[in-house]
Amino acid sequence: QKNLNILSPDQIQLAKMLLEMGQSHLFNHWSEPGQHDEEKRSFFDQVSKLNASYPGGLASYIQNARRLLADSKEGKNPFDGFTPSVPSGEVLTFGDENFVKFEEAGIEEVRNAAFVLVAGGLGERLGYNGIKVALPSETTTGTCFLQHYIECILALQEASCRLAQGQCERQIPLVIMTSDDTHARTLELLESNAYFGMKPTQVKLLKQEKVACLDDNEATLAMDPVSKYRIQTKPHGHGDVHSLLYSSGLLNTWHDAGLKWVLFFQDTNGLLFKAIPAALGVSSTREYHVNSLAVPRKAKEAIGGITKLTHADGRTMVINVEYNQLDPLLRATGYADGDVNSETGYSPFPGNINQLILNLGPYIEELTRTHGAIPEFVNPKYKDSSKTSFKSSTRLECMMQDYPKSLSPSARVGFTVMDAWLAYAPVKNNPEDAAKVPKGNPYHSATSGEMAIYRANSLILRKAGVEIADPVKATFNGQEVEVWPCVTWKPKWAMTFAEVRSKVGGSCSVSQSSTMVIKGRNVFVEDLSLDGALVVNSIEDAEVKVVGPVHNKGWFLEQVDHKDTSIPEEIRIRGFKINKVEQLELNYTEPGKFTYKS
Ligand code: UGB
Repeated sequence: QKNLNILSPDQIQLAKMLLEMGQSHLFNHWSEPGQHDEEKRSFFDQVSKLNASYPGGLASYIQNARRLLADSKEGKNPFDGFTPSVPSGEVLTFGDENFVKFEEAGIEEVRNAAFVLVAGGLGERLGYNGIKVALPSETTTGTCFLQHYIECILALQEASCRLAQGQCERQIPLVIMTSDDTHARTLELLESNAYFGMKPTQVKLLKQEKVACLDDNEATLAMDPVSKYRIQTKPHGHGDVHSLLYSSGLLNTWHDAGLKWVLFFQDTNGLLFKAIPAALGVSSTREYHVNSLAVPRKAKEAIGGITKLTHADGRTMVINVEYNQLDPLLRATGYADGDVNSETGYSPFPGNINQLILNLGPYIEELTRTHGAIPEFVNPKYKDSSKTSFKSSTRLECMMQDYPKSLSPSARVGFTVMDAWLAYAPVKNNPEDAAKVPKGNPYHSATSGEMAIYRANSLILRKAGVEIADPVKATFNGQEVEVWPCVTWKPKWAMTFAEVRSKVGGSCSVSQSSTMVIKGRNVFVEDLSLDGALVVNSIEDAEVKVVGPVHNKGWFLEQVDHKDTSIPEEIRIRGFKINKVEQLELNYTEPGKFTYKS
């Protein structure tokens, strides 16, 4: 009461709401007016932010928390009444006629798409000190994830607009969801690299806010451990992306500009864009409102499983069941062994790689109804089995892939399964944890993420007719991986299999220890026999043909130890560095037609 006259009318309203919601403890220790007034006002700035950034405000947050905490205390199964079964979706095989057809359809559509990268997570499992999008996706060229993603989007934009025969000026929008943990560093990375070639107006950063922490089952808001005038906060999860997009007004702007698709993706999957054209082709051909990308999943692998859930009352939905919930759900519903591999060597439930393609029209309709609120969950760590107190404060969380949960059963929700070697190699685990991954399961480390890029590029070239030597096995940071030739190309060289095929001709071969880097759109390799390192740089208007044998000492992977702090962190977490001994480097900086023949 005594402090009322230092507060604005809005702040008084917020204080009333907190008192009505049983949060009087937040004010118990408040000092006399005239003392700590600045801190009191900044407390209300924080409350106002927490209130504005949650659909329905803080009062809703507290109500939702009480309901979910009560359910959790009771041990209520979130899938109560639902029986899981294996769903059917579009299963694609890289390079076959069907795949090529979907890729063509995807390229046609992609100029009508917007991309949304969720990059608010700090990656605690990886333990890297920087932001994850700044990590090199591979160290042959040192291209970081964000640069790679942007160059892929620009290459898709060019390829799609070419099909529109000069009728298309579209600049595909990119939204990046950041958080307080990643925002400043993401902006700095973009600004210091001229947005990696995108127009700054093409890129929009939306920062997610954290949510209030909860001390007990009554949803008592937790005080910050260091300030008596601050509420403790923690991240709310990637599901925030929907409410942020809704409140930004961008969805309507996109719709008015004629866009049809929104593609969501995560921070460290260097393969993902190899799967995008075909997956978007599936969305447009099958007219899916929601299309999730999936890969065959090893049982118990730490990625969610796409599952069909059928309720006793007849309702069905196809939805991601998170990795920690799938096994208990299966055990509770008649699958005595839980989440186990079938005779194929994989779980029958495809793995969700959290790449979602949403049809913009129905997405806007749904968000107009929900304002982007996504079903939440709470995961308190209880002190004991009475479940009355927590080891540390908790908070509500939400996941972007839970968006379909609130859709009506008539919504067209599908999924597309791709080969894992083509579509999925995230960098999530630190070297120690990766080395402990059970044999046969993917490491999801910086080591495996980089090796997967070389393997995918090698396999794509093989499928295009290039003779690629078999890989050798090597162990880096305690992880045994296949080492393929280190092949990379800029996205503008080829974004689809048909493009790759059109750029390699005759009888080409690449030895196992070779490196090939193609940095130019119009580079053609013909009857190339590569044993060593070859780097081709060329400008857009140069048409370059590389023919014949290229032999030199090449580049080598040299072991490094992840504990050796004299080596930069982004290198040592891979367990190797590239020793560049000798290469043939071809540079074409003038327009024209050129042939290199050794
Ligand atoms: N992220 C945010 O932007 N904000 C947040 O508050 C949290 C994360 P993780 P997770 O594909 O491999 C997901 O931590 O959540 C961003 C799926 O839920 O890498 O453990 C963050 O920056 C799971 O079903 O993954 O698991 C990153 O880009 C499975 O599909 C992204 O969200 C798994 O990813 C994912 O965050 C997978």
